[in-house]
This record gives sequence, C-alpha cells and structure tokens, in this order.
Amino acid sequence: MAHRWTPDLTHADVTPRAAFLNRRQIIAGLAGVGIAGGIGGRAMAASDALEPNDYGDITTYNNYYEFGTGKGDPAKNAHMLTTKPWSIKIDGLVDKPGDYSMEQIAEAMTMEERIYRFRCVEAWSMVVPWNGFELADLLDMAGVQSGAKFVAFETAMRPEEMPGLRYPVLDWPYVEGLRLDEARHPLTIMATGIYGKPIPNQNGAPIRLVVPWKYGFKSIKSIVRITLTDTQPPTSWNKANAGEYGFYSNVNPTVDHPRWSQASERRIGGGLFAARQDTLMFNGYDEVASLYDGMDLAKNY
Ligand SMILES: Nc1nc2c(c(=O)[nH]1)N[C@H]1C(S)=C(S)[C@@H](COP(=O)(O)O)O[C@H]1N2
Ligand SMILES: [Mo]
Repeated sequence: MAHRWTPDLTHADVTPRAAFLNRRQIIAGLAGVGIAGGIGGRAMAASDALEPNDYGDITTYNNYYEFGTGKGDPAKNAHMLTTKPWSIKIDGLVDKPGDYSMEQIAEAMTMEERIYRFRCVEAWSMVVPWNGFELADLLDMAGVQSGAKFVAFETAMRPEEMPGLRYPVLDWPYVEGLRLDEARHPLTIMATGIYGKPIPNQNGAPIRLVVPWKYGFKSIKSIVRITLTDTQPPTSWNKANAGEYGFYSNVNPTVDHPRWSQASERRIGGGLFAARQDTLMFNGYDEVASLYDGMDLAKNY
C-alpha cells in the first residue's frame, strides 16, 4: 500500500522511554510500519498533553451502552460478547457485496499503529495507540460504486450477550454514518488493536471505527455491517436527540452542547485536580478542515 504516513502523534514524540522501544518492536514485527513523516506533521499546542493513556484507563473507562451505561459496565460485562467467528456484511452500492470474515480482512489490510487523541462529546478525552488499517482500503476491497455518497455502520445486536439491550436508552442496534469523503480520509481507521494487543471487547472487539476529529460516539464498535448508500444514513445519537447530536459531530470548541461547554476537556488519567485543557478544532486534526469548506459548522453540528 503506497499511501502510508504518520499522523501527528507518534511514540517518538510522546513516549521517550524504554516502553516505547518495546512497543515499536512489537508493532514493526506485526506490520512493518512506515515512520516517515507525511501530511500530518504539525506542531502541537503546548497545552496538549501528548502522553498516551495507559492500558488500564483505556480499557476500564468506556462507553459501550450495549453493556450498560456506567463507565465501568463494559469492562465488567463485555466478556459475554462472542467475537469469533466474526464477519462484516458489506452491501449497498458496492461491486462485491458479501460477508467478509475477519481473517479475510486482516489478511488483505496493511496493519499499522495510529496514536490519536480521542474526545468524547461528554468533554473527557484520552490519547489511544490504536492498531488497525485505513477504512478506505476496506472500501476499496468491496469496490465502491460511483453513486455512493455515504457509509452506514451497524453494531452487533445480541440480546443474549448484551445486557444493556434490555434498556431502551437507544434504538438498537447502534448505527452510525459518515459522508463518503470522511470515510475515505486517511485519518479514518478501523481499529482491531490497542497497544499492539487485540482490541478488548469493551473497546469494540473485534473491529471498530475510529474517526479522531469527531466526537467519540461516531466511532462505532463491534461492527457487523457496512452499507454504501446515496442517502444520509440515520445515526443512533441523532435519532435519540437531534437537538443535541448532529450527523457531523465534528469536535468544535466554539459550538457548545446545549447542556455543557465544549471549549475544554478533562484528560482521563490526569488525576482529579488536573487542569482541564483547551479543546482543539477538529480535535487538532486541521487537515480535515477542507472537507467542510463552505459549510456552516454551527448549523451542521
Ligand atoms: N456500539 C457502540 N459503539 C459506541 C458506543 C456505544 O455505546 N455503542 N459508545 C460511543 C461513545 S459515546 C464513545 S465516547 C466511544 C468510547 O470508546 P472507548 O470506550 O473505546 O473509549 O465509543 C463509541 N462507540
Ligand atoms: Mo462519547
């Protein structure tokens, strides 16, 4: 794959420690990751703490409502999810619709590490070292047809394995969507690992979306279906409360949630008394700005 590049956070920037070398060796062994700088090279605001969160934070403080609405519920309950075998149905406006097994996908994709800021709409954030591949490569595998304009995603819905489905918090299954150009952006990945290990169930095993410039709820977990369509697909949080959650949901410190400010965020792991940090437009991923040229992002929140 020719278009590999390194986004703005790398272990070299953030983890000048022995642990960095160990992880890099693991990852290089897995994937043959290219480290050359690319379009993402960008100076970070001094206020932004770049240290990745530790594995414990990332895997015990979660939102995965199919397993309960408490932050600790997914870590307690998500072991009930059967993640093998797993396949993703890719359908709609594609040349090669069908059920793609995880093995088939893993074999065809180029795995790499991406260290991304992750900003929940609830105004907390983390830095996560994901392993995965670009969604664009998976879309190419299925062959996107010229009429496609959006990509719809769906999470597994298994009442016997997901105790949270008993509660009508959301209209299950959890669904999300992106415009096709957002889905094809090189920052948009499908994650199958964290810290070089298979992604834990509570984080969306065996495969979840990660869109780092959007609020965390766009990054849908445990995906079983991807549909290419010509119309904007429904999305779970927008269906639940359209006045609070829009389709785009780009991180935007100038557009507050109706019930709280989005100007700053609390970095998980910083401790109870750590200073909040400024939230960055597009979560700091300025390279996506041109996707929204001419759009009013206060209206298209
Ligand atoms: N299927 C599904 N996907 C989901 C959610 C969910 O409840 N169900 N929660 C979302 C929200 S609100 C956030 S912030 C992130 C949390 O990801 P993490 O637990 O890996 O940090 O997952 C998103 N994806
Ligand atoms: Mo979230």
